[in-house]
Amino acid sequence: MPNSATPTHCPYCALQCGMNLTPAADGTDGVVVVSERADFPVNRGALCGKGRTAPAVLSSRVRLTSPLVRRAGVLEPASWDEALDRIAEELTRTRTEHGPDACGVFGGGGLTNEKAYALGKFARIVLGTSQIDYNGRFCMSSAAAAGIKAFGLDRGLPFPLEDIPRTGCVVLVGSNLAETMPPALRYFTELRENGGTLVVIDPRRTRTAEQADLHLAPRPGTDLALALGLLHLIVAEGRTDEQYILERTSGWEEARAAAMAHWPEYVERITGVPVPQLREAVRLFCEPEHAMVLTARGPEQQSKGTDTVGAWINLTLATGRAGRPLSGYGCLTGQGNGQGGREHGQKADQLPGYRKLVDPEARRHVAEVWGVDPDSLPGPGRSAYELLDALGTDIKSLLLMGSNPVVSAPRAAHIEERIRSLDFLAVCDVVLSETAALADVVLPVTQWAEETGTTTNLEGRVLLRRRAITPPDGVRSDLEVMHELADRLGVEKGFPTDAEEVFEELRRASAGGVADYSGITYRRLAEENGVFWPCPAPGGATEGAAIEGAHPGTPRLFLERFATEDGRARFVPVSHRAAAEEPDDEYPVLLTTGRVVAQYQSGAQTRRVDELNAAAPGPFVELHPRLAERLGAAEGDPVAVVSRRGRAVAPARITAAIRPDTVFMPFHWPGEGRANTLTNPALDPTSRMPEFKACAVRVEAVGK
Ligand SMILES: Nc1nc2c(c(=O)[nH]1)N[C@H]1C(S)=C(S)[C@@H](COP(=O)(O)OP(=O)(O)OC[C@H]3O[C@@H](n4cnc5c(=O)[nH]c(N)nc54)[C@H](O)[C@@H]3O)O[C@H]1N2
Ligand SMILES: Nc1nc2c(c(=O)[nH]1)N[C@H]1C(S)=C(S)[C@@H](COP(=O)(O)OP(=O)(O)OC[C@H]3O[C@@H](n4cnc5c(=O)[nH]c(N)nc54)[C@H](O)[C@@H]3O)O[C@H]1N2
Ligand code: SF4
Ligand SMILES: [Mo]
Repeated sequence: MPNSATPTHCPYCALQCGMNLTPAADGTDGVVVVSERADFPVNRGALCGKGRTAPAVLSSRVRLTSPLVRRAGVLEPASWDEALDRIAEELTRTRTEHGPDACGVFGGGGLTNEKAYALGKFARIVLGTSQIDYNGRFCMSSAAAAGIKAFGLDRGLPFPLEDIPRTGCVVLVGSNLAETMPPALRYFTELRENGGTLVVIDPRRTRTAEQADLHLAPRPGTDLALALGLLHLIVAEGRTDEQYILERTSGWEEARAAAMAHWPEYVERITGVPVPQLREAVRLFCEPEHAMVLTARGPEQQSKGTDTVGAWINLTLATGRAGRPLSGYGCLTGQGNGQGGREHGQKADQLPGYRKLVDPEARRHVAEVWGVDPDSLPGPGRSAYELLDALGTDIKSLLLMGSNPVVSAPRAAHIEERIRSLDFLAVCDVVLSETAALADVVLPVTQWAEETGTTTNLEGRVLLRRRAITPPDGVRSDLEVMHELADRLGVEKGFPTDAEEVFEELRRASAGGVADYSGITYRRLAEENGVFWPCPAPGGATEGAAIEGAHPGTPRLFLERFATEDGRARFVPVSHRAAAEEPDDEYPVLLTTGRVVAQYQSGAQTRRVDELNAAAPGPFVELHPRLAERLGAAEGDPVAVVSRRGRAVAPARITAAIRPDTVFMPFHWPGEGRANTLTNPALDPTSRMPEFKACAVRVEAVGK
């Protein structure tokens, strides 16, 4: 590998910041210099601390460099052949003894498009199992479901981030992007410099809320009522866009009637947000010509997340904001490939190109690309939580790639127990995560900087992540793992190890689908610095299609019509309902959970970086001074948070920035302070998203 700078992208979040990587001149193990890559428009060189320090995880001091096999109860180094043979044997045994659906596969939204595509194909044609899903189910599935209902298509943002500074108002619902996507904050600062306004809706006065012109702090789990109350006021104040409603939407009467049942005073009682603040939000949102609503995990990770996002979309439809320039609804997707990872088949009900597994035409098309009989493709499987909950009972063996559910799944102690009860667990990871530590076989894989692949960022922009350094001896890529396993399980062709070769097949498999990548090639991605889907190939996906005459890609969706059959956006009539678990005498406080700037997800990667650990060393319980006083807890004192699922202990962090009826815990740590010991796996009926953002707890002082 040359010692020159390679332009590539961050391994972590959905912003997919551009960066340059240069290996150390002397080739020192894992030492890579990160430098500014100003040509990539999304972050223009800016990086957060996680991106800047990401190379630390490349070091063999913290990562795995040998396969591990459990012998007499202990994980020990083994050869690749032994490890792969063992996995193939165990999966075969499970299939023979219990049938193909006893083999489960669990993927991740951090996997590249190529890996996600290959994993979905591996499950369906090598294992023949319907039991595959992935951690994106825990992430943006409610927004995806609501987007499909309303617009006929789910792409997180239907416009590029560069539109934000030029709109008039952004309502940011349950996003703490100052901590979760720091370089994106610039777009909102520019919005305000240009005279636009920012409304933030969050039960906590976060770093993001501090930037807002107006901050509404509802009780967790009440965003649906809040959105309905705002729509009620919009109607009452005559601020709807009747012409637009008539021409571009359907279903208004029912949605309007539902909203009119949500009086502002009633909404104030449910949400705790005073009516004058509701009116002020309506004024800020409706007065400018253009406005946007953006949601993130706050309103989405609820057992009514789909309806909640639907209610926020209704607001943009009633005021004529969706599918118009500089206006609209968008979801801020979270993981590095949270967008692409949900399009190409690692989801339980899905085939590549965002096709549906139950659609006979989709099955025919994809089966043809895969060279198999459409009837041999299994049907839809279980959603992520339901799959994890079935481990050890219906599902006997699991192949896990790109997730750490021991830390990140709801009701984690139960899920950990389910994982322990498996006959066989194989994990591909770069580090020995808490979940990998329970495996029978662990395969050490290459990472972002060591391999080429594509990701699709939160804007729907498909990007080329280039290999910048040589991986250490002993590791192999996820694609090589699938190739080797397929081979051992009797499928010799169809699992190439070269990412571009996989992408070429993905292009064909996605051609004609919703997420059509057929006009995108590696060459285009390199030359154009990213291409927005849908990007169909004019004459179908021919190998390495020429750039000339190519489809330009689609940065902005819905400007002429929505992706529904009649081209109209659909209002969804929704009504408020309570969280699955409301406070009572025994559990009088609401727990909500989320992130801090210096740790990423289950922390498997970022907890191995000294600088990040120094900034965010461990879990904590954020609570209001009044609650702390009642407990007699001082700053830093350990407090116990107890829910119907279990008990977690972490130091108190006392702040008036949170509602007195609510406590907050970040979920990045295992052990005693694991937030997910407490969370409620109540699922949204449509998206099957668990309720990470609201459950009833009791808070106790410890050791006094
Ligand atoms: N530093 C860091 N950055 C990340 C990640 C990370 O782990 N660490 N993960 C990435 C991923 S995968 C994702 S999905 C994104 C997530 O990005 P965000 O959605 O911004 O992250 P969260 O902290 O989960 O939740 C956002 C806010 O929702 C608020 N909230 C809690 N309950 C409610 C509620 O009921 N209603 C409303 N309106 N708000 C509520 C919380 O107080 C929190 O401030 O971040 C991405 N970026
Ligand atoms: N309480 C609570 N829980 C939550 C949330 C919340 O807000 N509150 N948020 C949920 C959300 S939005 C998400 S996205 C999930 C995320 O939670 P997880 O699914 O646990 O996500 P990560 O910690 O990113 O786990 C990714 C794992 O894959 C490994 N890895 C990284 N790159 C690769 C690769 O290329 N190949 C392979 N094989 N492995 C790789 C990493 O080392 C890590 O062990 O957590 C969910 N859990
Ligand atoms: S904001 Fe996200 S993509 Fe950008 S450097 Fe930080 S973690 Fe990486
Ligand atoms: Mo996420």
